[in-house]
This record gives sequence, C-alpha cells and structure tokens, in this order.
Amino acid sequence: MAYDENNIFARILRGELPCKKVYEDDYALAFHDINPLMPVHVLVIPKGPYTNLEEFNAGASLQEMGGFMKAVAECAKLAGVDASGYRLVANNGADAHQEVPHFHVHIFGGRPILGRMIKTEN
Ligand code: DGP
Repeated sequence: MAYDENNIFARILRGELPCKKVYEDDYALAFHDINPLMPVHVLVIPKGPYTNLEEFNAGASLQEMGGFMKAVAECAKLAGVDASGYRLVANNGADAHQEVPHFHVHIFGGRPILGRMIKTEN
C-alpha cells in the first residue's frame, strides 16, 4: 500500500496539526491520544513514512527500529507507568481495525487493566 502523505499522523509530524507531545527524538514522536481509553493513553509513531509494521520492517534501518522501541520504553517511563505496568497495542491492518495508516503503538496504563488478554468473539 502506498503511504498516504496526508494521513493525520503525517500531518502531526509535519507540524500542520497540533498534538499534546510526550516525547520526541530522531526516530519517534509520542503524543496523547485524542480519545483516551485509559488514564494513560499515549501514541508512539516512527518518524519515517511507514503505513504498517510490514513497511516498517521492510524499509527502516535497524537503528530506526531500535530507536523506535527505545522511544516506546522512554515514553512509558515519562508517562509514569514503567513500574506499575502497561499494555502495548499496535492495530496493524484491516482485520485489526487500524484507523490511521501510519504505523503506531498505543501505550495503555494508569490503572489495572480489567481482565487479561481480550477474548474476542469466535
Ligand atoms: P488505530 O489506528 O485504530 O490504532 O487508532 C488510531 C488512534 O489515533 C485512535 O485511538 C485515535 C487517535 N487519533 C486519531 N486522530 C488523532 C489526532 O488528530 N490526534 C491525536 N492525538 N490522536 C488521534
């Protein structure tokens, strides 16, 4: 799939749309989700133009990939959930209902998550 240069996260990266920034470095930008589902709900996005994990895996250097994971860990620390725990989610592709076509990881935390892994229908 061709990367959509005008997706919302691309526009946030270019500074065309505002965000509540949590963290930024050479590899990643992190900001609060506009529609938080938990007390802590942070989105971490790589800076490169990758629609999903497949494109990230195919196109990003190991430095970019490693830098991105380091940023996720740093954001959990900055959000104050590194000790209490948190859940990482990456909705990847149509079956996972990925809405924004720029690869991203959700950090959910700030209270105990009800239940364990969600068992979906069938
Ligand atoms: P998903 O692609 O399904 O993993 O979810 C995308 C998430 O992005 C969703 O939780 C809402 C969030 N989101 C959508 N538009 C914006 C926006 O303009 N600003 C921020 N901060 N979050 C957004």
